[in-house]
Amino acid sequence: WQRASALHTLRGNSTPRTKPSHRYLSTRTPNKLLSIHEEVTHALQTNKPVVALETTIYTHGFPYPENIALASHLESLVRVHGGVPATIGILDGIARVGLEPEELIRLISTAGSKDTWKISRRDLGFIGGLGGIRGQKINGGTTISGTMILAHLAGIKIFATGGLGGVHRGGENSMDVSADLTELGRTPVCVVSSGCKSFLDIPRTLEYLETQGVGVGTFADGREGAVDFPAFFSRDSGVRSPQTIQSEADAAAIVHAQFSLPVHSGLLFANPVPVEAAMKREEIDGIIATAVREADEMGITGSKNTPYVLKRIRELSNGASVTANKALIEANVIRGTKVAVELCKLQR
Ligand code: PSU
Ligand code: MN
Repeated sequence: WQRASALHTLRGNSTPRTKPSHRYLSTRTPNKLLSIHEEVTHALQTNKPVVALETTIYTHGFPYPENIALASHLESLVRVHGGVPATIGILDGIARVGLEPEELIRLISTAGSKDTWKISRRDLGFIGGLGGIRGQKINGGTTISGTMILAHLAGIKIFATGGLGGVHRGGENSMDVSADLTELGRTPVCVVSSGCKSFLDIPRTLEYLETQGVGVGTFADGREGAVDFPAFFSRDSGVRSPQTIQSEADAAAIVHAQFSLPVHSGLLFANPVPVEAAMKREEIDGIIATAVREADEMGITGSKNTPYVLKRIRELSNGASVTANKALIEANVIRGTKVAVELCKLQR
């Protein structure tokens, strides 16, 4: 039933049902490795608000089957708020911008398999070459970095997600700095997230974003004066946000200015977790410290580190982190869609 209901909610009845091969239009230059859903292409051509969504959160973040329910729910939230969702991921080596419900379920239900990769910028050539060209059956959940690249290739400007990768604690020695940060420095897409988890080094993450030329602002939600850059589960981090954003219309104006000049680097808009879903700092900090220590002791580094820490936070909090995580990502998707709607008004 979960599968059936997900299929039902994912895409409304408005889209005519034809075979998937007929539903994809090629990109500006025909490209067999990148497939953009016709609904997305049409929305972009007619100035409708499109919101990109990533898939690493499903393949390497949320547990099954909550990940399938979440994927369906986030797409519905974009639609309810007047946008068109473009969930981005890789199936059989072909990058997809806008997935059919069946495809999204196929990708998500292979989570945990060694043939389902976590895809950031460095992996795109490998999965495209080995999967798309050589025919290996490999799929990929795209991270913020991977999703930004594909969103930009499709012409999408707004991308909503949960948590950003960052400079890991001890990153000044390990050099573990998420590719999300360099991507924000080089790809003109606006990412709406709840900041980054406090297993990362938040002050160094913000320093690095400044070096990369990334505009960072936090939604004020009626708060006066300066506000903190949020720490995912909590609204405050003890670190000031470089900029404050008062409204979605202001946010859209910033995006419009940045990409009309154009400035080619990305924007990061932080949307603090809703007050009622925030977790107590003392509660979550202890759990995060344990998870990070374990990863360290077990030598779990590189791209496996973040998924491991996320899994342990979930286990150690008895699932409480999943509830908070869902609430904040929903809020980000709604916020991102509202910004996309405002942006379309400026693009007219
Ligand atoms: N942080 C979270 N949840 C996530 C991720 C990060 O709180 O799901 C995922 C995102 O896809 C992000 C990626 O882009 O992990 C970053 O991985 P890394 O730290 O290996 O760069
Ligand atoms: Mn890393």
